[in-house]
Amino acid sequence: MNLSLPFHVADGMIAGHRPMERHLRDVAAAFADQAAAANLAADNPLLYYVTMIDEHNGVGALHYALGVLLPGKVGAEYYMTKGHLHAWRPAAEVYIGLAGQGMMLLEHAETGECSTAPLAANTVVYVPGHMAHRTVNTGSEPLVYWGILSSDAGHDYGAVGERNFRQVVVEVDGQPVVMERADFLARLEAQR
Ligand code: PAN
Ligand code: ZN
Repeated sequence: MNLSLPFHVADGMIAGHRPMERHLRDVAAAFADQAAAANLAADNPLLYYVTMIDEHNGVGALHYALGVLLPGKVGAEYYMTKGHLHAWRPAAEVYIGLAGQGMMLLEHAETGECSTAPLAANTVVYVPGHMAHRTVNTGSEPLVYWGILSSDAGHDYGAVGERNFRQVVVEVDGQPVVMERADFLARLEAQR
């Protein structure tokens, strides 16, 4: 049993483990500006990769994952993860930022309450249970972070896939701004 694993913060790789990659087409449906997503579909750039260590299981055990979210935008919206709820809704998660600059979008599965939290080097974020969570890279370097959670948590992409998050993180005048999706879509429509 491997109790100690060397990892490289520079590229977010764990020795002996292959990350799972997510390219634009895997996440395209989540971006507000569907015309911008369609323009990038042919290139299908890599958005992020995650190495999940899920070999410890059973009551009390933990899973942990090293994520690397690359810098970039789809239209004005920053590169972001698909986002999910935990299948076991009460399962919380701790995110530890190692490099880069970004934030997390959180949205309560039942009440719909939204919040944001900065995630960057030297920042830790507590994601309470029942909160859908998505990571956003608002910087110009890769955003590298650990996520640590109960081995019983499980991942549920279905609800977020259908509803998406109510808020978006977009660049306005060179700055990241959190906005209601509906307001951003209205802006896009007005620009057409
Ligand atoms: C993280 C996420 C990671 C990738 O390890 O899985 O940031 O995001 P998606 O899973 O939404 O594509 C985590 O929250 N695990 O529970
Ligand atoms: Zn999670």
